[in-house]
Amino acid sequence: MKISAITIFPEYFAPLELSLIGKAKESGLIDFAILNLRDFTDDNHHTVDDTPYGGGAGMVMKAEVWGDAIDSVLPTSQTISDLIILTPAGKKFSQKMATEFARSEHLIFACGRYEGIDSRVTTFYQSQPKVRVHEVSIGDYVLNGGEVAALAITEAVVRLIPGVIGNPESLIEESHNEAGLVEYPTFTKPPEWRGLQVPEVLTSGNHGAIAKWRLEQAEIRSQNARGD
Ligand code: JCH
Repeated sequence: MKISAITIFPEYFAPLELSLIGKAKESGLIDFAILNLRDFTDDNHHTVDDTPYGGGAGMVMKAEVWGDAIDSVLPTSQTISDLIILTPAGKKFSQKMATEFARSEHLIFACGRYEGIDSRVTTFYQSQPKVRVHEVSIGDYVLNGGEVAALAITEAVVRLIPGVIGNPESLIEESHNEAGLVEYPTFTKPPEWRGLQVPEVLTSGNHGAIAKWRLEQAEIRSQNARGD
């Protein structure tokens, strides 16, 4: 898989060198390209933003600059690219979306700043046969730009790529429940810590009873989440 990210803050993507994602890169399973949007400007000031039509506070990122940057990462082959435009108004990112993106040949993260990107960028790439456009949010809170959202999505996607994760058993276990989430409480040694005991069933060695207990706990947790 190729992952391209376009941003005015390429330094935000330094953590990609770390840990699991860094190993996926070294193994050749994933190829990252982090592009500086300002490299696609043609004025002396490397301008990426302008005032909004219709007035209002803040600045909007220019369509011409974004168009040139995105075009530069689109393959000339028949490859389909998934263009992920981060926005607080996008579809909420989920484990289901992570599994969908994990099957992509090419992810492109468009990381805006200010008040976001000129809407015609979305409209234009929606008309391109080799591009699937996704407007995505990572949750109902406002960030200053798309970079942190792109990192979160990258981590959720990369760990699903076969051969990337260190412990494939944990992925198989996750895939057994519908949401793809670990939903039961977890414990490790010591068996007592600050007066708190590990539930006896987990040290019993009775695998049937353990599976039943974990299912019950997951049910209790999902009931609690609904109550929130
Ligand atoms: C972003 C912004 C519009 C603030 C600029 C680009 C994603 N889940 C999530 N929260 N926030 C984002 C996100 C993604 C990309 C950009 N901003 C700042 C944009 C606003 O209101 C119209 C407010 C925020």
